[in-house]
Amino acid sequence: MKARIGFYILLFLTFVSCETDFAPLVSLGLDDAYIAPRMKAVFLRPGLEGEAYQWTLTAPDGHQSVVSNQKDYTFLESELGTYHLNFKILDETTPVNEDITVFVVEEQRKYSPYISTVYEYRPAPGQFINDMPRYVIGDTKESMRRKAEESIRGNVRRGVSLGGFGGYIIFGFDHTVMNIKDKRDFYIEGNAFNSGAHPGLEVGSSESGIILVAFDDNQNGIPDDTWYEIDWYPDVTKEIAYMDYEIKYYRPNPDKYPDPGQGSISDKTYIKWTDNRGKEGYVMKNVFHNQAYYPQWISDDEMVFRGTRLPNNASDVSGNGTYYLQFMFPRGAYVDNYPDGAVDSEGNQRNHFDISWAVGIETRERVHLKGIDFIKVYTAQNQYLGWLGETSTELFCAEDLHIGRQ
Ligand SMILES: [Ca+2]
Ligand SMILES: [Ca+2]
Ligand SMILES: [Ca+2]
Repeated sequence: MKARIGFYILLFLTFVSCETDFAPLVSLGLDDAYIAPRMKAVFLRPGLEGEAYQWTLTAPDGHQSVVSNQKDYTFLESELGTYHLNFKILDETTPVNEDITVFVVEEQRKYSPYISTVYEYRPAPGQFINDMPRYVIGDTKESMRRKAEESIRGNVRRGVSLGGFGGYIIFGFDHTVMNIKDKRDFYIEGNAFNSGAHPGLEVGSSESGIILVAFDDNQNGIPDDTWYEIDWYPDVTKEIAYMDYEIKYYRPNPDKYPDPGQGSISDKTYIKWTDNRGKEGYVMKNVFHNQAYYPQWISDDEMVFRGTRLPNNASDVSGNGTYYLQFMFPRGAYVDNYPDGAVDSEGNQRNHFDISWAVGIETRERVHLKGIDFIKVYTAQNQYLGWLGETSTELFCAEDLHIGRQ
């Protein structure tokens, strides 16, 4: 501790002396030195412009590389130590050559590897909606957000249901989740399971949710930045998925007379939906779940969701709607696709995801992200399976794999 106090005093003196020595550089808008906790971005936004720019970074181990040729640079590192940055404006009239030191220090309050905040919870209609988490009269969008947060933050693992296609949740951690090279970066737990009757086959309950990620580019702490889709095998996705799928759900009339269907279906025309492919259908009601299925805190009479829709994965093995098996997507990096602990042919955990798999939602091209602040998960199938109800992604927990459990 003593050593650290000494270090800060030294730093303070450095700042004081720098202020006097380099006063004319104030218009550049950059300091000579910064202290940043690990996994927190430092936004370097020079106030001067020129023809071309160059940022060179020297890491604590001495490795030097040109890290950007843009005017602005976002410094974000996870390893502790002293980093030296050099910023050049390559311009004949106003050349700039500025050295900046960034001290990456340990965070003051130890980071949690788990979810700290739920930013938004907007499920689509479904049999577990208003129940997981539970809605009570008077609940609002904000109180339901808080209930969702209480259900999946930390190591609570109570879980939330996202309902039918498009229903989503947005959450984050108390730091930026780093994209470590050649490593998977985060884990998300769903409730998929293997069918005990079919050992060796990847079938059972599998209700895939697509993962979107974003970095807080504008540093306002809210997820209003560009989203990227986690897509492990973009070529496969292009082949099997429906891009730009849009669905609209209609609030049922509370006085609607139930229209019983086969077996356990208590209302087969319960909540109508239409999509942008000219199809329509219903989220049916079953006798196992008698509460309202349309999110009761939502005042809109219609809910619209858009995204990538995965194909149906169920097979009615009974032939009469009593026994379904869902096939897991072997090339899919989805939430609730594989059971917890499942591994692929290379021994990697199926529910561990790599930020390097991010693609542009429109372009479907890979992008490089240093880290992410926000994760959004939405149900990616529009499938109805008799007494099992609609296919809906459930989410119980998420974890940054680079922090370590406490
Ligand atoms: Ca990675
Ligand atoms: Ca933002
Ligand atoms: Ca599930």
